Amino acid sequence: MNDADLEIAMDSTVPMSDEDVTAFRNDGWAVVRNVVPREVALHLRDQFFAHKTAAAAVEKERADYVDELKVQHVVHREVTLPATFRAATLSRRMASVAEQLLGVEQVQMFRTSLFEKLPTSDGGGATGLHQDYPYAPVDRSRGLTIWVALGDLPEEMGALRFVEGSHRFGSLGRDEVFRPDNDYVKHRASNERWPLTPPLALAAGDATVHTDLTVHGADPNRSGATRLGLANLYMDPETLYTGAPHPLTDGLGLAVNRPFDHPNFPLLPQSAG
Ligand SMILES: O=C(O)CCC(=O)C(=O)O
Repeated sequence: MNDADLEIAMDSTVPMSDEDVTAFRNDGWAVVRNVVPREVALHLRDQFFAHKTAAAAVEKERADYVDELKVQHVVHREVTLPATFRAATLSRRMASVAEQLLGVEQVQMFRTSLFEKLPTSDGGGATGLHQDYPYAPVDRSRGLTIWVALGDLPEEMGALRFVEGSHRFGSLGRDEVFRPDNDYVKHRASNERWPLTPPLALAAGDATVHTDLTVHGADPNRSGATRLGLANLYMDPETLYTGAPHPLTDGLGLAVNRPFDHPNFPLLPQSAG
């Protein structure tokens, strides 16, 4: 597959039924199969590994994680990823899923991250339970993440798991990464015995989608290979910037209480367009 083929493959829509949309809004998460055609997902995976070998500069984010939690994953932001990724993340296919689930005519990209989870044999660990909302400088909970499996992920590889219905719990604050001494999410999860959705097997290109308030985490990767999840956080373009510090917005000159008007936060093509 070349980049032109990728663009053609992603220039289509993913139809969802009213039942699918209602279930997502009730549960706060969903599995959506074949969001990215298999050959595209495998091409992105190959590109990532080729680029990673060629370019030694791999960004290791969250330097302020407490040390024992750095094993959760390595986060690669879009600026460090091959350009091909952009064609996929800003495609009509991705837009169509986000639009239908958010109930808007157009969505805006907030961020793309590639989560690389090493096997436990190479020191990888679990991803602790958290919500995405408490980290973003946004004035409302109108975002969702489409997390795409880049490669076949059997259950033991540690795809995301969710606390169903937890998008109704409100914002629970920063998790153990920043508050190892006082993690409210962990405290509530253990006191209230929150059940997690069962471990999932995903084929390359399948995705899970979760709202920005849905509590989620991932088991350690107990396979022998690296697990890659391409996580794209899209938002309702009506969302306003609060001015709270954030690595992706600091220094961009965004106006507080205004929409995210900057090329780093592009509007996606309308899938119906
Ligand atoms: O892939 C992971 O382990 C974490 C991903 C995550 O937390 C997210 O996409 O919101």
